[in-house]
Parts: sequence; structure tokens; C-alpha cells
Amino acid sequence: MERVLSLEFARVTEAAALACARLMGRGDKIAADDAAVKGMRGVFDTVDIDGIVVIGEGEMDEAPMLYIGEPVGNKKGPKVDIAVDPLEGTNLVAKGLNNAIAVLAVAERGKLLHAPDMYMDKIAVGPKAKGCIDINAPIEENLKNVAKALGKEVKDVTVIILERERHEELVRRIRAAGARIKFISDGDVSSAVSTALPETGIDLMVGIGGAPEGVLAAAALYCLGGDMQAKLVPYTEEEERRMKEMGIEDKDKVLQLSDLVTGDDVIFAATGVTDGDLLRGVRYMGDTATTQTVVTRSKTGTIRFIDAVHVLAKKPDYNKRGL
Ligand code: VTB
Repeated sequence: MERVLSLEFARVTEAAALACARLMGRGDKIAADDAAVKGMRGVFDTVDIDGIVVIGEGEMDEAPMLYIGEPVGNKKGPKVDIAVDPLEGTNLVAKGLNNAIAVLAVAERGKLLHAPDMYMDKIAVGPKAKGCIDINAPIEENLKNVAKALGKEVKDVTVIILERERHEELVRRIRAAGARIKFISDGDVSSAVSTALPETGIDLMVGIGGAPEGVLAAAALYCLGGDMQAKLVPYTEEEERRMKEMGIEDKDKVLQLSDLVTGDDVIFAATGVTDGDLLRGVRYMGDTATTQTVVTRSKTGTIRFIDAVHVLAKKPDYNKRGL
């Protein structure tokens, strides 16, 4: 992929964020998601790629846009696979809470796990703790190993985890081990990525979240030099069937970072919708709106934060009004 494409992908996530951020706090997560999808879809076709959505808004019959298998881009560029979540954290925007982002990842064709919409157990860390995690080991052991890799004690380690009943036992054990916990109500892509950026103060992400979100997080960690392991968690027979269809015979199979994403050229881009640990959200200044985006590319590992001022009068409608 041409390196200049990174900037194009930043434009795509910016468009999604601008389109849905107006709907912050309206209590309507469906409208917010729709707006983000339209914003993202609108810009994609101006990008010089021959892309296929492999992780998106759902199957073709469920989603009108950005469905799995949908071609995106103007076909004038490289053949790539694309994972998108135009609004990761629809509830967060609906309630005006922190950490909603618009996010995508791009890799060469066939290099992203085509994770279906089911749950995934995940553990993720930044570059300093790479190689020190084991999803099958007790959490106490992971905490010790991550603390050691980071040159601190377990009591100084901050773990980020989705606040869900299914994590009660895990939380009890993390507390007993003495580590710090930051709970999130949604948005485990941004939380996984935070582990790779020391200024966020987050050291370890654990717990069960969405599988598509897991692949997006893995793409970011792949670019940033972090680490992740995962296991699919199928709850129904249908999910089990879909897991097997993907060539994963056994739900206990540990997916390494390189099983989730691989290849020489992966790009990850995310724009803040609401303020968060990772990114500032969209701000409206009257005639303009500001966005903050992070873009990173596996080839170089450069992390670029892009602050943009958008002149709203010059934007297409779907970016102005959150339609
Ligand atoms: C997470 C989180 C998402 O779903 O993957 C979570 O990152 C997992 O599902 O923002 P449950 O909400 O069912 O626990 C979201 O919260 C929503 O897609």
C-alpha cells in the first residue's frame, strides 16, 4: 500500500466521527450508528483501493452499507481487506459517555481474521510486555509477568476491563492480586489500543468482548508492536458452526496476534467521537468542528496523531448534520 493511503484512511474515520458526534447524548444509538456508517461509506469510494469489507456492520441481508463482502474504494489501488466499526461504542455516544471512536483497519487481502459477530476472550498488552501474556494462564500469573516486564509491582498495574457480570470472578481475582482496575461500559477496541500507549496509564486489557472488535484491536497492536491473544467464545450452535466454517475447529484454540492479523502492510486508523483515554472527541466551534485521529502503519510503526479543523460549510451533508 502507498504510504499516503494512511492519510486517506484518517479522512474516512474522521468522516464517520463527524457524522455521528452531533448525536451525542440523544439516547438513540441506532441513529448514531446510521450516521457514522453513512459518513464512513461516503468517503470510502474516493480512496484509491480495491477493498472488500471483511468485518463490518453485519451480513449482506442485515446491513444496507458496509456489510461483509461489500466492495469499497474506487478500485484504482491495491487489493485489500477492510475491517470497520464506524461507531465503536454506540451506547457511549447515545449517553454522551467517554471513549467512543470511529475505527478501521486495512491489510493485504486474506490477512485479517474474518471474525464473525460472536464473543471473544482477549488479553492485550503494549510493546514492553510483548511475549509475557498467556490467555490460558491464571490472571495472577499474567499480572505478575506483565508487572515484571513493565518494571513495576502488581499493585501499580492498571487493568482495563468491560464492566459485565461475566467478569465478576476475574475482577475478584484481579482485586485480590492487588492490581488497579479501570472499568469501561463499552468500547474495548480503544481500551486494548490504550495498552500500547504509555501515556494512557493502562497496562493490560482482559475479558470477553466482541470478536470483530478483537480483530480491530489486534490490527492496532500489530502496528504498535504490542501483543494480544484471543479465544472465540461461541454461545450458540449457530456460532459454533460459523467458528468451524472459519477453520477454527476448537473453541479452546488460542489465537495469537498473528492469527488475528498478519502481513507486511497493515494500517489502523481511529478518530475520537467522544473524549477518551486515547483520543479527544469531536468539538463543535460554530462554523468548524475539530477531530483527533490516530493512524499507524505496521511497516514503520510510526504513530501519527492528526488534529484537524473541518470547515463545515464545505462538507457533504452527511457530515454536517448527523443524518
Ligand atoms: C465490546 C465493546 C463494544 O460490545 O466488544 C462489547 O467493545 C461486547 O458485547 O463497544 P456486550 O456489550 O454484549 O458485552 C460493545 O459494548 C458494543 O458493541
